[in-house]
Amino acid sequence: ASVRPLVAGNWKMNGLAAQLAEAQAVRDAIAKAAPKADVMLCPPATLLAQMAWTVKGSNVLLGGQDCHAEAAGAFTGDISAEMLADAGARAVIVGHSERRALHGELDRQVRAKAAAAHRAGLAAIVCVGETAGERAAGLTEEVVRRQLAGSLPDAATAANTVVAYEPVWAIGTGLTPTVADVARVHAAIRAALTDRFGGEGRGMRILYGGSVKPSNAKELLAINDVNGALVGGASLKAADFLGILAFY
Ligand code: G2H
Repeated sequence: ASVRPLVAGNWKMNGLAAQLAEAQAVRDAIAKAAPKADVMLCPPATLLAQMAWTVKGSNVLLGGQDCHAEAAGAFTGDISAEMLADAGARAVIVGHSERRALHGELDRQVRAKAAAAHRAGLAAIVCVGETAGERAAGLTEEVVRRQLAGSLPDAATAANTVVAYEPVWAIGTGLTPTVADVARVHAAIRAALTDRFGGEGRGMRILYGGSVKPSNAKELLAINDVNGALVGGASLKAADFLGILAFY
């Protein structure tokens, strides 16, 4: 079955209003080039509503970078999935390794956030990935399987759930796993998804993330069961992001 790929840019904590020009450039370029992939930008929440105007009527989708599990309430500083949807998002990243490592997020919290995304009508982009130590100990697949089991809600479907495999040691470091490593882990993820969700699991997109850039996009995106990319640093400049998208 062919799965429509997704290339999502995760701006992380980067971007003031001037950065909207990059979103504009992406919008204009894909209107011309019409890539055979869904294209998404995940700006900081402060830019989401403005960016929704920037990409209005285009094929650029928007996503948030995190959400609270509750819809509303006394949670100072937090943002709900409903608020992201209201501001124009169609998806939200949950369980990014930076949230797991720097905010102590556990699988069960990530699962609650993914369920909140679904409740709000958003797709959840659920991140998993092993640390350097886990990798050295040969635990990569075991860790990824455990994170998937704990982080995905039972009601996940191909339409509302995307998995992003991001080896923690490859994030922002310029290091990437070998093609064979990525192929092996993505195959293991596909098997786990199909085991648990059947046909829905076969249709879920599995993105690779971690130092994806124009120079390595071709070999990474061509791998079996790599259905797109979650791009960090290289999504901040439209030229780099478009260079990755050029694969499709
Ligand atoms: C991994 C990725 C995007 P980068 O975190 O989520 O970032 O491409 O900068 O490694």
